[in-house]
Amino acid sequence: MKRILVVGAGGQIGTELVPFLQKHYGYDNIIAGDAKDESVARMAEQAISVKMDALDLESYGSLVRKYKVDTIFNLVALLSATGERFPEKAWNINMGALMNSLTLAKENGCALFTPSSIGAFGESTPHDMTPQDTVMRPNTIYGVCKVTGELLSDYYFHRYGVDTRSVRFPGIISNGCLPGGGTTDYAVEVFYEVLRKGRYTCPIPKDTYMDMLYMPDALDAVIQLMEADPAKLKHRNSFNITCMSFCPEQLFAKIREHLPEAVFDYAVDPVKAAIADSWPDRMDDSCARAEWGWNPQWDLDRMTKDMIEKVGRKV
Ligand code: AKB
Repeated sequence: MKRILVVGAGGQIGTELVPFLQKHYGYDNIIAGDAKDESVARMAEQAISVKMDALDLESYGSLVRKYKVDTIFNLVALLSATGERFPEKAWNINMGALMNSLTLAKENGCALFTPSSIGAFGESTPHDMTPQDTVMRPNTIYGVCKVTGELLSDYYFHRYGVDTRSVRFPGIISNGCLPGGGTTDYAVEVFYEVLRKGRYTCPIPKDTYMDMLYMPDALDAVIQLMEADPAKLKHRNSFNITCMSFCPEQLFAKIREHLPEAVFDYAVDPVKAAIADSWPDRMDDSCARAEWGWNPQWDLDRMTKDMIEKVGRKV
């Protein structure tokens, strides 16, 4: 990777991925693209930032050529809960950005990273230690897009030799930019709410387990996978990765160890609850460990302490 375009750079992952890539590959080699004016203005303070529409093949292609891009990170997506409110829009945005990224990667010889998700799985998937290769019949439009994206990305690799790679991200917990529209968002929101107001009302049932990842591990995963020796990759799109699995009750008990006065209650959102229930409780990430050395460093204890410190400084 020498010249990288991050598409959809203003979101939760892009906000932290761009400075991380700058550290590894140099400031001048990272281009941060986003469709929203306010994101482009915010990013301009710390990166080469461009306003772009990933759904417009021609202008997206001009950027790839202008900056001589050799690697694209396509982070454009409506997340799972928003997707259920606007299914057609979710399909058009998520698949439109992916198809254009695949087309441009093919035409310009770029490597392409597009995140998949635990959302690619569904009710009929084994929920405990969900295998790398298993039943994938998601119940959400977000999941349908993710499974289609995995298949298309593998197709472009086998058919055209495009270097496509991907991980199935669990919920990502971070303190740079809030996620929006996801089912796992509660695990980030709770820190901001308890530190601001001393209480949090959770939309996910107290005993529903989902996989989670702390952002530093998510960033390491992206670079490790993209730098991995292709000869060692038996899979490409996409790898299970996880570093913790918990339910709201367990996270809140951990937060209470630091903030004993915090109050938690529940107002379950039926859409989010159904989505969370259809996803794995805990994935098996042994293929990622074996094929490219995935080795997460953060657990629930350390993550909670770090989030309370970092979010505490912001609120
Ligand atoms: C969501 O909740 O929709 C995302 C995801 C797990 O892909 N955070």
